[in-house]
Amino acid sequence: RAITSLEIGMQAPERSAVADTGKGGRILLVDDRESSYERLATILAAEHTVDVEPNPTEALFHAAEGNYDLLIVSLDLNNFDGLRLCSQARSLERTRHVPILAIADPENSTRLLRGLEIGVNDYLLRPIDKTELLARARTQIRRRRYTDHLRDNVQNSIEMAITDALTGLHNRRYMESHLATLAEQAAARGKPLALMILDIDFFKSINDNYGHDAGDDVLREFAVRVRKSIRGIDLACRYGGEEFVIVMPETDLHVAGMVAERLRRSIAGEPFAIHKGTKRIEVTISIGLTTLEQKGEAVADVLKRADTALYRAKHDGRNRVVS
Ligand code: GH3
Ligand code: MG
Ligand code: MG
Ligand code: MG
Repeated sequence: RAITSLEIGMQAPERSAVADTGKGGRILLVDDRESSYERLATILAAEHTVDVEPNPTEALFHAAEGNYDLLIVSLDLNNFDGLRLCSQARSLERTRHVPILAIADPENSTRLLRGLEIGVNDYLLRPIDKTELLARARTQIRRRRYTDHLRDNVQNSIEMAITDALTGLHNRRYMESHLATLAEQAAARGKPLALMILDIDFFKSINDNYGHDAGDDVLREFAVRVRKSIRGIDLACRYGGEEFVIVMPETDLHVAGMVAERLRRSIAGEPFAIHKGTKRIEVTISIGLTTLEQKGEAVADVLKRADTALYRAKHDGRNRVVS
């Protein structure tokens, strides 16, 4: 055998991956030839948990349910098409990242090449060498764990970059980067867009009277109530210390006014728990509300108008909505 393996997408392992032996994986072996799968499963069971599934459709279903680190697929099944499984596994979101190790008879090389084209990660030719099978399985499982780990890290850093750590709402940067897009979409579709700035009244005195931690409790609970009052397509962010912005696509001034009023009441109507629930304090907010007025209006002007309305709400006595 001139070429014994082809590894696709193999990354240089990091320190954490080197420490990973690649053992203890969960493997789904797709094979319908008893003499074949009994031997393979016995070999693999020395280092991993192995399930055998003769039917590729069932196998895809199990793989999509998660928890397999590796699919080992025979390309010379008696009754089914293993290649189809490989291509389906590659196109489904839930199985896209599960590595596939193909097994084929040498005379099935055409199918094997097809398999490599559609994303099989590695292969073994029959007769299968025990040590080689274990080594290749470990390599794929290690790689899988490593890329999962990388993906989690990327996901986490993206989330951290756009999220306010205290309240879990979006941060100002995220809002500012999306507001212009939302405004353009609204203008292009001829739909209204509402924007409100919410500011907690006399928040400084909450800090002064009850401590900074109590102030933080109020901010967190405030965010919980905001989330309950808005729809999935609305964008809520912490704009500054105790100042928040909510952007509501496809919402006119009348409806936004009702949402704002409901939110104002949900804050003023139910005291906030502080000091680990041992004390409750009254909190109110003021809201400045506006809508996108014309096509191409600068979002800075929309924000400014909402801020002017907020200023009036404060000036007129707080705990109110002004548009
Ligand atoms: P007004 O009704 O006019 O809005 O009065 P205010 O006291 O709410 O407004 P002011 O802007 O004077 O005070 C805001 C305070 O919010 C000052 C700042 O120390 C506090 N603050 C900002 N960020 C945080 C935070 O993350 N946690 C806590 N506890 N306080 C914060
Ligand atoms: Mg203020
Ligand atoms: Mg305030
Ligand atoms: Mg403020």
